[in-house]
Amino acid sequence: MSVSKSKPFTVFVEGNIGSGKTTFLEHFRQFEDITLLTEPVEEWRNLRGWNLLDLMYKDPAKWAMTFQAYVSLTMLEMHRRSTSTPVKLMERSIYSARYCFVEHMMKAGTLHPAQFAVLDEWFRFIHQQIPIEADLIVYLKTTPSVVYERIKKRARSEEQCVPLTYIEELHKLHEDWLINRTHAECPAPVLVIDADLDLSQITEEYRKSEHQILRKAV
Ligand code: DGT
Repeated sequence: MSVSKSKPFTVFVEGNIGSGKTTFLEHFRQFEDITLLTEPVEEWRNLRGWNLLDLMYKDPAKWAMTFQAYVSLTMLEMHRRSTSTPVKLMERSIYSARYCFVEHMMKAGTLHPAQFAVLDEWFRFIHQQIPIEADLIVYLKTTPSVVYERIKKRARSEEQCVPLTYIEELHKLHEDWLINRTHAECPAPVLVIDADLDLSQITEEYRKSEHQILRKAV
């Protein structure tokens, strides 16, 4: 793992499952001087042949801890990856892993309090001891029923069992973290984007964020 020496303007793209984070990142592929780091979902689906994402969804009580431990590692690797460009755009962060997903697992009782304590101690250590650049958070805000339909439509095999209630709860956790600020600190200013719009209209919405994201590159 190489350690970044330069300090790019670092943006986290956050939002519920199916909110269009990958599409948002793809929009910025047209620009030079920007590094795009998409979420390592494929690594979660194939760690030495094991599909941790699938194991987690099929038997959360058994696999949630293992899955989140690996998510933390892959996210940390992305945070620490060096870039030669002045802007770095990342899909999600160790913060959403902790404040949305681990928080949900703790509240739902999927994680034993002792397992939660271990994950939380790891998070605190990383947060306090390892430099994690964060200059802006783009929050792709959606309505749960809208993303629920998208998730069903894209039919990712592991997500077939995901109920609307789970999407609603994750929505609330994103809102608590990024808008209401009731749960925890937020590492950077938040830019909210209406991500309910469908693909034909969303480009215009994405454009509104270009100035803030590219300002360091232009
Ligand atoms: P997009 O482009 O907005 O449609 O993004 P997605 O839905 O491809 O990406 P994301 O991060 O919202 O979710 C990918 C899958 O991984 C989804 O089934 C939820 C799951 N996931 C992501 N991060 C975590 C995590 O920290 N913990 C848990 N339990 N699941 C996670």
